[in-house]
Amino acid sequence: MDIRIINPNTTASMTALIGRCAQAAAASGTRITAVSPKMGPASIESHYDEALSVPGILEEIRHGERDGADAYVIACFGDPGLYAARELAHGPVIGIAEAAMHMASLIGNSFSVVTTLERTCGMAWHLAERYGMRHACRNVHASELPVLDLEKPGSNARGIILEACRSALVQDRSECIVLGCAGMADLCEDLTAELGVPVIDGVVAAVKLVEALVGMRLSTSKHGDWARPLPKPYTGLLAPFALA
Ligand code: 2AL
Repeated sequence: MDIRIINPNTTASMTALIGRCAQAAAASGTRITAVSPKMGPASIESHYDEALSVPGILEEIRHGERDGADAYVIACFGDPGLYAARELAHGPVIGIAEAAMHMASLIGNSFSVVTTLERTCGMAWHLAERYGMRHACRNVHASELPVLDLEKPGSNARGIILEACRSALVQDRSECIVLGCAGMADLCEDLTAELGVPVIDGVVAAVKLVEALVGMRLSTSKHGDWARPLPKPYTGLLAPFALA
């Protein structure tokens, strides 16, 4: 099974980290290819970043379709371009926020999201609403670590995220932690051991969900909302995005 993981930001070291964490959790027959778009923001921390990441993500979906990928993971906690990607792809496409929230809801009545900057908390709430997880999501907590600082030596990312998780569990009386950034994937095991509650990283959650879907020969329904987009001309910089 070929799973393509798209890191919607263009930071190659983060794409490599996501790929390593995904491969470590994947089944023996699963081949993970982690890619990032060739155009777009270095990190995604606003609606603006998110909107401008989408053309690059869709280009990667088209490459995956050309290469015969079986399924896709969109590895950014805002799930940018998820529904458009589903319209283009034959196989399943899962976003890490939807994967993590759904997985969390299966093992606890409530979860807390621990994310990067305060300004991204609203985006996580929008997703909780969209996925019907409003009741289970007790709160969304900012660590105030910018995405790229997660990988910066000396940023104490692990310690800061650990403290944010501890404080979230006390404040929210929640039962699990959902990590609110793909760049936190490598912290998951360690945080689980330290905190004593389930910690869900969306990258691994999404890999395991697409493996299950492909294993069941299930794919995105093309009878309705996620049918292939209609052919039409696109102009300017977006001309190459016109579909036949
Ligand atoms: C993210 C993420 O997962 N990748 C990225 O660039 N930004 N999410 C976030 N909440 O900051």
